[in-house]
Amino acid sequence: MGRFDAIHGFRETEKSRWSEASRAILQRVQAAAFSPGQTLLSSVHVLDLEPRGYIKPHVDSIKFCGATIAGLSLLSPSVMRLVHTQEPGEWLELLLEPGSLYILRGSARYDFSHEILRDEESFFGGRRVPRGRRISVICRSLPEEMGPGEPGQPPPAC
Ligand SMILES: O=C(O)CCC(=O)C(=O)O
Repeated sequence: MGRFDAIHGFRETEKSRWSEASRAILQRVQAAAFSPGQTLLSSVHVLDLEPRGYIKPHVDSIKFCGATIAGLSLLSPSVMRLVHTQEPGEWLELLLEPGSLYILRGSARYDFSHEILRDEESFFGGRRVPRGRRISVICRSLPEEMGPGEPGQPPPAC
C-alpha cells in the first residue's frame, strides 16, 4: 500500500528546524527510542490528522525507513492497532493519550501492520475514545543502506 492510500484526512510536513524547547523534547524522544549507533532521517515527519482522518493498516517500506519508528502522539487521544501480517488473529491495540510516545522496532516494526483507527471504530477495551484533531511527530531511523544526505530521499512513511 502506498502512503497516499494509507492515510486519509491529513496534512503533513517534514521539519528539520525546531525551537530550542522542541529540540529538547525531540532529544528525549530520540534518546528513548534509538540506540547510539542508529542514524536518523534528517527531517522529522509531522502528520496532522483531522478528526475524521485515519491511517489504514500498513508496514512502512524498508526502502524509506529503517529499523525504528518513534511517534509522539499529540492533541487527541487515539487508538493504534497492530496486526500480525501473517497471523491476523494476533493483534494488539495501544491507547495513545496526548503526549504519549510509541516505539515500533523489531517484530512490531516488521511483522505487524500499524494503523490509527477512525473515529467510528475508536474504542479501547470497550471504552469509546472519541477522536479529534491529532498531530504526530514521527522520527525514523535511516534505511541501513542509505547515507544521511542521500539525494532525492523521498518523504518517509509507507
Ligand atoms: O501518526 C502516526 O503516529 C503514525 C504514522 C504512520 O503510520 C506512518 O507514518 O507510517
